[in-house]
Amino acid sequence: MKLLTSAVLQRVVPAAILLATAASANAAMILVLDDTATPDIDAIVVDNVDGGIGYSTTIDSVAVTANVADGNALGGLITFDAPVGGWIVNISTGVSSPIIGPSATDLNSVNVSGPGAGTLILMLTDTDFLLPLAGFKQDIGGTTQGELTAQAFLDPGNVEFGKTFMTDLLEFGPGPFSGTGRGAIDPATTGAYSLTQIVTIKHSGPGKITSFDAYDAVPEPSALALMGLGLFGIGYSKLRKRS
Ligand SMILES: [Ca+2]
Ligand SMILES: [Ca+2]
Repeated sequence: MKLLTSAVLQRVVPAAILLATAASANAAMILVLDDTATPDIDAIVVDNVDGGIGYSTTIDSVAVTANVADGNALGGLITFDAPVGGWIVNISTGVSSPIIGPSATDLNSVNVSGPGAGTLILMLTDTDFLLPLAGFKQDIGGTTQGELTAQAFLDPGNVEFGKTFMTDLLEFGPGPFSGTGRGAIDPATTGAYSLTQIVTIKHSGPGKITSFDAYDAVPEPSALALMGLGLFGIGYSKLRKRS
């Protein structure tokens, strides 16, 4: 029992310290597009209400600065429409609180490869979500003429692009696709957290297109309560049938 308590404390205390340091410095929705064939991360877009061009953050411990203006003045919405490396068409949106929620983000994109086709990584992160945690999920659907993988992450340190907990990695080949990845979290987790989605597209040549919509959410307590009631109802009806 003593061992268990100390193990829980070891997890909770660093998270609390991270939260205290991260809450003031990092609190932005950020959309990232990166052609892996070009040096560095190509496009980093911060929601205009969160700082816009010049905003600094870290992605996988690498310091980066927002270098593309948010195309939409609404808070909670980022739009992007520009070439990225060898990808000639990239029309992408990130949607988050206060537009949708209370604890959800949506990453939507149409991408066409040019002569430099290869691998394109899209990431969307946002912080300061507060809904009680009991797990999270990523729903995705779309069409691709290449290959696509998708995964969502939740970080109880509330750090942008934090990857403490993750959903299943979803993998799709050419054609229409849809799926849901689910992620578990440590039940001891409390306080503000960040949500991040990462989608990777691979095309084998120019003129190929992929489009997708990925929705990452922590279920609302009311939905969880209904699920609980549903399970209770099933158990109750089984009991009634037995008696
Ligand atoms: Ca690059
Ligand atoms: Ca905006």
